[in-house]
Amino acid sequence: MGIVNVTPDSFSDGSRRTDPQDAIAAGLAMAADGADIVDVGGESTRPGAAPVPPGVEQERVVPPIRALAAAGLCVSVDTRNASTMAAALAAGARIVNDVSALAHDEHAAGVVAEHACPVVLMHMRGTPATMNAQAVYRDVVAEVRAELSRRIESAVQAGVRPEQIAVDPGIGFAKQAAHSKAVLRGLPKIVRLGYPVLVGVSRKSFIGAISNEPDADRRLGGSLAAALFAVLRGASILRVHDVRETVQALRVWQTLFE
Ligand code: HH2
Repeated sequence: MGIVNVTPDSFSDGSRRTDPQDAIAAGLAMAADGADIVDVGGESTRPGAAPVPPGVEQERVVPPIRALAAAGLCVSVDTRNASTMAAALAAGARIVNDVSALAHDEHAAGVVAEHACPVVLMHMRGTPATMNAQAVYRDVVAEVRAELSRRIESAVQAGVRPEQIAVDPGIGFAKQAAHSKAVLRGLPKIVRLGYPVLVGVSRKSFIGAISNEPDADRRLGGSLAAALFAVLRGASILRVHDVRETVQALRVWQTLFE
């Protein structure tokens, strides 16, 4: 899954694409480089980020989603807002990726259920503005697993089909670096929930903490190492900024394992 951030304020400067033509070109290039899914988002969810009104979010994401879907790409929309999910699905998006696991907007589960589309339920606590204060765990893997389990139950109760659900432990969301490391090590326990697991480690701050690299755009090596580790621990979808490099790393790594 390649990341297309149509935002002025994403945590990685190099991933910000405010011009729709730029976003479309980036998505097409990621598909050519081997991305199976292109994830288009119009709201930064970095720690402390201010929420973006859904109308503004839709102005950002709908044009690139329409163009990328028309070009035949499998597009997901990265949003917490039901109206943006509906607008993106109408424009040709096929997957909903919600960092709040359908908890932020009371209408979100209904939209996903009605469209019977695949959905990514990601773990976090609070909102991007408040989540850092809630990064307190006794057993982070067990708590993330239990909280994801509750989000799955609530989605299914609202009519979301279990076979359309993927889960994500939410690396860096309401998690300190030590929590993100523990979650990656404990990923098999999340895999045992029985749903495909998506992992987003790309350029995240725990990589900066491990490698002493404050610049998010200089964390490619660490991102590749963490991505391969996540696959080894059972991840089936990787959400990444650097598609070409990740595909190459995966190909070589998998070939050597064969
Ligand atoms: N991470 C980000 C955004 N959306 N979705 C899922 N499922 N998993 C993730 O780990 C995830 C996500 C944050 O990364 P990015 O989009 O690059 O930054 P920003 O939110 O600042 O735009």
